[in-house]
Amino acid sequence: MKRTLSACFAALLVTMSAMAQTGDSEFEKTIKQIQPIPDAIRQPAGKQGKIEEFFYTAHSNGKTLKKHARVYLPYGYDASNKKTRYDVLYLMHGGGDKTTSFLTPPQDWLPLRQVLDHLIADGKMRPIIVVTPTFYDDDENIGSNGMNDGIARTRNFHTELQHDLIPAVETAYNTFLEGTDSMAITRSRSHRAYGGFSMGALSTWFQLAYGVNAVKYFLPLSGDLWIHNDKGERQDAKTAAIWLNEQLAKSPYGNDFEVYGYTGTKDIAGNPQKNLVEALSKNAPLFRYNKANANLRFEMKEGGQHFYGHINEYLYWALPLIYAK
Ligand code: FER
Repeated sequence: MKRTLSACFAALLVTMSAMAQTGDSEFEKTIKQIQPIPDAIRQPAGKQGKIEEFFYTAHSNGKTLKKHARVYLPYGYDASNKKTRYDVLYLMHGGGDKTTSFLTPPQDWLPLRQVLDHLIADGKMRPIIVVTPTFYDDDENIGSNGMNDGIARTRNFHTELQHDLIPAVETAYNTFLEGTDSMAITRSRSHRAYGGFSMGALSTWFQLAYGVNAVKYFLPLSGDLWIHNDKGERQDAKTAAIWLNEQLAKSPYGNDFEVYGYTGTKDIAGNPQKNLVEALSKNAPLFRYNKANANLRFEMKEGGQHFYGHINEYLYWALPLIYAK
């Protein structure tokens, strides 16, 4: 992952302040440990999906942008067979990264496409379509103002998702979207998931806060929720949890969502995300954590670090929970 020094430094300061809030050991005991993935997943699967470039037009801040995303189509996907429809998972990259980061060439780290191919071929999940967009204008222009620009872009991406990307990509492929207006998007929300890594996890929390009408399943992967007061000061986990609950309470769908959070103990986001989940479990009544009808799940990998190789392992465990056959 390419990251600017200043972004790393800012994230480190955030982490240190988050660590200053000491966790509660009763809560720590509830955190499930992420197991290693089977070795076979590290080899290419026999039946492989394919990856396409998808082009669409986005309208943001009065600008019209030609954008693209990558699309993973599962093995056997047949464009002419309109009767077989697929759920769609959107996955957002981290700060300084791009549309190729999740669906990267195999030599870089455990590739997500391999995880998807195996899960589908082994019958552990039904076939789905995965879309990897960018919150930047394109893969070359990664924003003007480092971290602040990234935070603003992740906060706003839900608008582009709803107005530009979902209507474009879900009518181009065989999905459950019928029509392109907001009612059609809401009607098909249980066939849609949104997740992301690091700054992409931040965009996932914001999607939950502002766009729960469009998406039912959320996968924040190594990232917590950054909200700021009027003076631009970062707020603590409890304040973020209460804010998120307030946003959800405004939506008729604020009681119909599921969050699957994952991170690692050696991850820069490990403690911040743990603190956020703990704060949600204690201060945000719309979240049910560690209960039979839980809608907030959280697991940590011992030694897990802040990079796609581990994130893609987490998806190996998470996706079958959402897409059980
Ligand atoms: C976090 C830790 C690090 C987080 C984001 C980062 C949103 C991002 C770091 C970077 O882009 O350098 O908890 O949550």
